[in-house]
Amino acid sequence: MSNPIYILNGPNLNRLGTREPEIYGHTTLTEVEASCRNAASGHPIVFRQSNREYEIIDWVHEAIDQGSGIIINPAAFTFTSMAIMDALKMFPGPLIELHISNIHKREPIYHKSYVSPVATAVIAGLGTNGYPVAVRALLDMIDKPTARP
Ligand code: CA2
Repeated sequence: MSNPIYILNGPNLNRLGTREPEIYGHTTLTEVEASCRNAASGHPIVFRQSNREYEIIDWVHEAIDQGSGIIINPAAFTFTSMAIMDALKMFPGPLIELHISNIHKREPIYHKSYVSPVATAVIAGLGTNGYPVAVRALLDMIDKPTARP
């Protein structure tokens, strides 16, 4: 069995689909997880969400030990957490930073990500459809590690 890909979600994303549908849509995080499993076609996935920074850091460490790739939507921690950035820096495999909204089209406080400089790729603005897109892209990078710039 191949090593799982880790899909990690930051604070408040457990409430996805319940407010600000004009920005984030109506899809819930449970539905997002199902779309990721569907896109992975049997590749094992660890899908988690936390409102606690330390928990996300512990899961990144877990992925360092046993994951083949990471997709992370750090939510508000994107703009605040050097600790998550430091943990992600240690991950040796492909890493995709994902945002449902296009953070660059929003207010300036959403423009400076701590995660982007350590990510392999960034996806933003595709709505929740960005998750299955990211899963396919990540699996492609895992299958063909040299194809990545
Ligand atoms: O667009 C994204 O995916 C974000 O990472 C979402 C974060 C925001 O701080 C980032 O700038 C961009 C906010 C997540 C809030 O969670 C929600 C809860 C309920 C409904 C919608 C979003």
